[in-house]
Amino acid sequence: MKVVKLDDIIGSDQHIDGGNWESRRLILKKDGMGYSVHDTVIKAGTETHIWYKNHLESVYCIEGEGEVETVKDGKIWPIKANELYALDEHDEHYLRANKGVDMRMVCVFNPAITGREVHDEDGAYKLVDDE
Ligand code: 9YT
Repeated sequence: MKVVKLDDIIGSDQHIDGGNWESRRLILKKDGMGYSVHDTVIKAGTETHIWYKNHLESVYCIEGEGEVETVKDGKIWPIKANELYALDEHDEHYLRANKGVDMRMVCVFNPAITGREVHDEDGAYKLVDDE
């Protein structure tokens, strides 16, 4: 088994600055678990367009408050600490963090992120196929 410490990930090549967010990628495809696990900070007062066409993602909010707007129906889903949203239909959405306090999210991706992905123009991660 292994133990992964956030302190060791911070500042490493598994710490990605996405502009509106910072993702500390704890478990990646290389770890062979079949999913990836990220500790992501969504900066207060930001809006990010996201559309993971190639991945399913569960997002568990452990700090802060904000909302998700699903594009297909304009529905607003308020999200605060201790609440999880699951993008079970590859939902195109806007993620907004309220002003004043960052949101901290534990994100799980299936299939696993390799660690190299950045959002493309659609807010998606391309599938990195290194097999
Ligand atoms: C909640 C969300 O998807 N934020 C974007 C960053 C992503 N979680 C990542 O790359 O870790």
